[in-house]
Amino acid sequence: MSETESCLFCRIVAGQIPATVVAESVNSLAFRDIEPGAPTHVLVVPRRHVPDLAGLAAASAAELADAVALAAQVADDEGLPGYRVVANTGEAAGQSVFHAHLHVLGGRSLTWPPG
Ligand code: DGP
Repeated sequence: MSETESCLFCRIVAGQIPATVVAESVNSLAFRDIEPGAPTHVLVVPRRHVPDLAGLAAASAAELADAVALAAQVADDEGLPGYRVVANTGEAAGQSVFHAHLHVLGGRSLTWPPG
């Protein structure tokens, strides 16, 4: 099985696994997190398979910018007065899906530093 065939987010991008899609662009897809940690918790993923955000930056600065712009669009669409964009990178930081993604979190008070 190829890397993309076994990748959960590649399969969501391909429409093989259902997800609640809230926005999309040519290069990125935004869908609701299955385990929301806030009233708004959306994942923005590049359509391209790369393991993490640094991998996306190395592959394509334009696609990285596209993902960030889609995250901002989601926050605007959701009417969030403020929001947080998080990219857990590496198992030690809590990354569990090794396809780059941005968490867009909002709709409640967000404390700092995060846990
Ligand atoms: P991270 O732990 O930073 O790699 O984030 C992965 C997120 O993916 C986590 O918050 C839960 C979410 N997730 C895992 N499986 C699924 C799924 O099948 N569908 C959706 N929509 N989200 C998922």
